[in-house]
Amino acid sequence: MSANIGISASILTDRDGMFPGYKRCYVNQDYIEAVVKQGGIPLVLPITDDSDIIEKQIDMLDGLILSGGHDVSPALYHEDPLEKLGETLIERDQFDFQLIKAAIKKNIPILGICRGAQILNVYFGGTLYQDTSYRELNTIRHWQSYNPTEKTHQITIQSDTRLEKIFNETSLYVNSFHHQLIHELASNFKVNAYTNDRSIEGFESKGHQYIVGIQWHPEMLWRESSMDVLFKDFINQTESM
Ligand SMILES: [Mn+2]
Repeated sequence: MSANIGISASILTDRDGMFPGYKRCYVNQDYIEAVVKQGGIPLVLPITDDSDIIEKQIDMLDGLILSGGHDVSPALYHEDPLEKLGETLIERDQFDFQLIKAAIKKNIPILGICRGAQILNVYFGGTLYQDTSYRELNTIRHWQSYNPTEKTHQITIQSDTRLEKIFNETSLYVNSFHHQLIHELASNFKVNAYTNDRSIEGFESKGHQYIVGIQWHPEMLWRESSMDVLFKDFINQTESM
């Protein structure tokens, strides 16, 4: 059996091209390659506000990947926007919320990457730092702004977590392209990875359903083998259901 893996899409607005203001549905190709490499069938999930369609999108899936991108609108965790907030897209937040809701109802595995992890945390009642500089503690650079495949910071994987079983390592180096961080983690999650500044770099469900959120970008590393185990575990889980 092959697993149908949905990848949440974003909207790219044409700024300097032929049709200024024109909107395009997109996901980065690396998500697709990462799923294909492990034998999954990638399906791009375009943003819609029609909840019946969203339920039908999820009905076709065995697993859901929430992709990276926009900042999550802070209104969703009851904060006003601060100066260093990046670009938000409320239609995307609302779409992702409905995807999560339907995926939980169907009990399919969810893997949240970067923004995908952040929106999972917010959906379940957690909060974010709108920028790393708003964190009270000294914070390392999480926005490396160059080479997507270069692994720039270390993470420490917590014991007795799914992530530990997946990697069978206590620490790893990963890439980092986020300027927001998890602040308060939703109560149904536990931390599975910290960076050396004690930022939350990953979390997972305490409960039965497979929900894993990570801040780094494993899909950008698909050409090498270091993240194969992560996508393999996610896709194996969809096939065992
Ligand atoms: Mn990071």
